Amino acid sequence: MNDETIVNEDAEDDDIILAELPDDELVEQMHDDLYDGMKEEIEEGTNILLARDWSAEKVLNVALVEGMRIVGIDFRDGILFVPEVLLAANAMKGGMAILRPLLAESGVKPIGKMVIGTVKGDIHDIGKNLVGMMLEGAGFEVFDIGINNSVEDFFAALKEHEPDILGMSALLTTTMPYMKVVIDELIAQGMRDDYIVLVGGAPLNEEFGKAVGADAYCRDAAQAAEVAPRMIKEKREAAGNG
Ligand code: B1M
Repeated sequence: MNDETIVNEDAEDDDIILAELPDDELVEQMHDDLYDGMKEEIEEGTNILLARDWSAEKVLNVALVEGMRIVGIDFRDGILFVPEVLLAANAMKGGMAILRPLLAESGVKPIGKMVIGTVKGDIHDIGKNLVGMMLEGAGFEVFDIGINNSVEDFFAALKEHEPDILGMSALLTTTMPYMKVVIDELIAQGMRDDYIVLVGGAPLNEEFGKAVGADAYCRDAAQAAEVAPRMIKEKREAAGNG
């Protein structure tokens, strides 16, 4: 490929006017833009789809989460590396920031409180952020304590916020066992029954959730938003004050 071709290709890219693309091509372009870490374009595409009456949830799943899935495949296969994936994550967060208030605007009075964080040694936060956003949308007050949380961090947050639910996220096979460390400490301190413990993250499954002693494993944010209110209701009913 000579220099002239590169210049021409760049010029072609510059010529794409997102607002003029039909939905399917726009979504495809957003997947490419997410892959290339182009935050402004992702923000623009997100706004265009919303203006075309797409629901926030549809934009999230079809344009953003699916784009990140593609990034994940090439990261796994050694085609993309950490710096590129960081840019993609940053672009994704640009789109999520626009969707956040829309997902949260349920108008329902808080039905419960949740503390959520990514466990020690793990800095992945996109999925956790999504869960927090969806739970806010489901009417929860969410206290997000960020990434790389030790047992002490989780306990400090539980003490401060007195939530109904503790949510833990892990994206690495090396960090997911830490969930058990936190739950074991809850048991050791006689506090296990004070909280509903939900766990999630790409490498987990139902069996793992049971093995570490969580109340439920949530496959994705939508499931978390369905499981959390149900479990709170069940717990309150069992206590005779539902
Ligand atoms: Co990382 N990374 N990464 N990474 N990264 C994965 C997880 C990996 C699967 C990529 C791969 O190889 N295919 C792989 C893990 C392999 C393994 O453990 N078996 C991996 C690796 C190896 C690493 C590093 C070790 C790479 C390195 O340094 N060599 C390193 C680790 C750093 C660390 O944590 N200590 C690393 C770093 C990074 C970045 C910093 C570059 C970046 C994170 C940026 C950020 O989060 N701010 C990154 C990213 C982006 C990914 C992938 C590509 C995408 C993750 C993501 O955001 N997905 C990921 C590949 C993949 O998962 N396909 C990968 C989108 C998100 C919406 O989905 O997070 O699954 P997810 O969340 C879902 C559900 O899982 C669930 O709901 C969410 C929404 O529906 N869920 C919950 C999640 N948490 C929940 C909590 C709940 C309930 C549901 O609580 C109630």
